[in-house]
Amino acid sequence: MVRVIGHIDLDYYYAQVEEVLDPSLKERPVVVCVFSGRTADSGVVSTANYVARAFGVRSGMPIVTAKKKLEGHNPAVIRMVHEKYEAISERVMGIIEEHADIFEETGIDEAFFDLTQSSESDFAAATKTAEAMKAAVFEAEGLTSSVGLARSKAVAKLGSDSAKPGGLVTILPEATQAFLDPLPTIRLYGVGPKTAEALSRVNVKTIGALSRSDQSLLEQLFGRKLASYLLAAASGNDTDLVVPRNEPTQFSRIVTLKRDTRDAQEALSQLRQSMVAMKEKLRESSKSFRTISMIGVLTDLSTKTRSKTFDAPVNDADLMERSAAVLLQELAESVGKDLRRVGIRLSELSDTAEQTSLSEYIEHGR
Ligand code: TTP
Ligand code: CA
Ligand code: CA
Repeated sequence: MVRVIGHIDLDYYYAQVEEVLDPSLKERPVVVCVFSGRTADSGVVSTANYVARAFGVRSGMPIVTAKKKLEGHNPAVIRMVHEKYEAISERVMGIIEEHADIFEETGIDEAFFDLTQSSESDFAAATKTAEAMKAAVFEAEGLTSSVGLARSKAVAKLGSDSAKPGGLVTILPEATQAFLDPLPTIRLYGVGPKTAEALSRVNVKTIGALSRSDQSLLEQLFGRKLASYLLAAASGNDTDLVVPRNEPTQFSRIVTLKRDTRDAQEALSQLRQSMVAMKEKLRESSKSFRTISMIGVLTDLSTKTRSKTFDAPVNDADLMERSAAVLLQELAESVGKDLRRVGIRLSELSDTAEQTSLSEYIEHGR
């Protein structure tokens, strides 16, 4: 049975949310920024609307550079507030899920979905469902999205890319190779700059050329596993399934102290094991967190919490430990009673791969 796989991605997501919240922004360049706090304008562009992109503004660009490009064009420079985009994302994902047989969230503004069963492998029927999905997202939240439909994940993703902004592209099974052939290899899901560079050195520049290249040559360059994925994906035959994800929403640990105490140092020393476990979880899951909380259960069994939320997701174990120590100190001082149990919680988890550039920038940047 031919699979029918979809990929949906919201257009200029954070900036579009800002437009929805304030429609007067629509005609203006909108730049959503992560301010590092070092100087007034230090930090990077998170994303920008298409009006700003027309002036060359891009994700990851220093805020100063973006402002220069937009001088005299009345830009709206807005601080990134993750909660806003997170809450809307959850509702959007709910709508996508309702329209899908199987649903896999892969980021704050994108998801894969499988329509094989409900469409009985009929791409015309699946296209109607995908249109209904897009329309429902727009109706409920006022957000435009781009959708690709194809026989595999890699091709569906390329479809949504090529549908941007606001379109829907259906790549029929028989049209797959013709669609893929002219595209540069870097566009293929799983091909980064290094892989593209290595391919270019052996004169493989397009996905079509990749699909026709020699397996043993690819194996020499990239090893067996990546080589066979690349060959399959380049002809639209990648076999990864759409898999529902039940993502953890937080990591937490709580311990009972050996004796009741209001000494934060003493309490902290008994959290050492838990701290190691947290570090391990962050590393294994490739997750970042935005909020860290310290929890104290007092001798009267009431619970008190102190939290800190960062501007951007962090994945730094040392920063976690330092913040935990400060928060626990504050907690112990503010309650003025003995602690019986103490805990740590990391929440607002996100995938590190998508975010490291921003948090690294904030830690080490300008
Ligand atoms: P993307 O889907 O990559 O980009 P986008 O939605 O802004 O634009 P497009 O229309 O091209 O899809 O990223 C989703 C959100 O993730 C984006 O709105 C903001 C955030 N983001 C960052 O904070 N930093 C980055 O470097 C990137 C690429 C995205
Ligand atoms: Ca997007
Ligand atoms: Ca995206």
